[in-house]
Amino acid sequence: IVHLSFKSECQLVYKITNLVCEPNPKFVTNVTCKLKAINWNRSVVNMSCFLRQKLYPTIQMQIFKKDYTNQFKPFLIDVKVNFCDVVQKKSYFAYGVIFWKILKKFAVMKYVCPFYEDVLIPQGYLETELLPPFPKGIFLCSLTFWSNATIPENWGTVKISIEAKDMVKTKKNSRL
Ligand SMILES: *[C@@H]1O[C@H](CO)[C@@H](O)[C@H](O)[C@H]1NC(C)=O
Ligand SMILES: *[C@@H]1O[C@H](CO)[C@@H](O)[C@H](O)[C@H]1NC(C)=O
Ligand SMILES: *[C@@H]1O[C@H](CO)[C@@H](O)[C@H](O)[C@H]1NC(C)=O
Ligand SMILES: CC(=O)N[C@H]1CO[C@H](CO)[C@@H](O)[C@@H]1O
Repeated sequence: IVHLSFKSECQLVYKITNLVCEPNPKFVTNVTCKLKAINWNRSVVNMSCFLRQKLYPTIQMQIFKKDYTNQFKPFLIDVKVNFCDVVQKKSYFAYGVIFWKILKKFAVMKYVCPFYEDVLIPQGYLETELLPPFPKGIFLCSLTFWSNATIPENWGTVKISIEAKDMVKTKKNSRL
């Protein structure tokens, strides 16, 4: 008699479930903003845009978590980051450093600080190792980009829906 038992090993994965880009056409053109599902624990973003002026971004990062009434409520993070200070290691602000690690890994950019012209993220995703451990659930991450002009200008917002869940690997063990 062959007895099959399934052993599961759980590991947290962050799957991007939706992507919305709201660029300000005054500064950002030729926008691609697409999400492609690869498998049940991963989907990849395909983003690109053209920055018409030089940008030293201040990024407002906000995270919301869907609660039991199905509404998004602010979750821990609502911060503004001077991103070039992070890139140039003048600041080690944790959320800025995390975003820079992700961007550095997946983006193709000719100019960094100031950011300028083409920015491409042909195949990006969220690696568990690059992110802090979140509770399981549905999150919305909103990134709004501001210029460092005397009166900051809004360059646009990217909204990323994320599901934090267990990746279950099933292993087949056969015994006699
Ligand atoms: C934007 O896209 C249009 C149409 O694809 C193209 O003709 C143009 O060269 C692009 N502009 C930039 C700055 O990439
Ligand atoms: C991303 O989208 C662009 C524009 O639709 C397309 O030309 C390109 O092949 C896509 N890249 C990947 C890696 O799927
Ligand atoms: C924006 O930041 C750059 C680099 O730090 C600086 O050279 C420039 O003067 C700043 N612009 C304003 C309006 O403060
Ligand atoms: C992020 C991650 O761990 N992805 C895994 C998702 O599941 C496939 C199999 O369906 C694995 O190959 C990936 O490594």
